[in-house]
Amino acid sequence: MIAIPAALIVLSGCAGGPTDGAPSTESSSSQPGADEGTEMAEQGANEVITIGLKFMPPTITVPVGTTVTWTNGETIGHTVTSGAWGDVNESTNLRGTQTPDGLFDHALSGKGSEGDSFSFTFDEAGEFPYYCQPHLTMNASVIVEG
Ligand SMILES: [Cu+2]
Repeated sequence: MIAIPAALIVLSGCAGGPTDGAPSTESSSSQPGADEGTEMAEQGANEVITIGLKFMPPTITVPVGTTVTWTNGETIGHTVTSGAWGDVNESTNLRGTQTPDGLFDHALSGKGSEGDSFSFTFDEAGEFPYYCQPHLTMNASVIVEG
């Protein structure tokens, strides 16, 4: 029981699922590690990862004032560029247009290298579409609720 590594508890917290081991949750609640796990779970709701030439999840809904963080999950570069991307072709899944609006535009470097994540704080309610400039399959939105 004592041999359960702390990393295992942190990992289960990152997965977002409920902790199956009730005894370990109880025993860790009095330790600083429990707070870290909670914090990571909350951040997970505001995180987008680029994987397989997509933003995942493609749509997230957050309250006003939320900082959203994008992380590159693969080794090729992407951009996180705010702006409308118009209609997506149903057969090819490619967008037809892209119109940067200048709110944010960041080039994500490859996974594991400096600059592979980007954060932006949404201070106004609304729907904020964004896309990756070179990849026409990467179209997503942040919905900010006031
Ligand atoms: Cu891309």
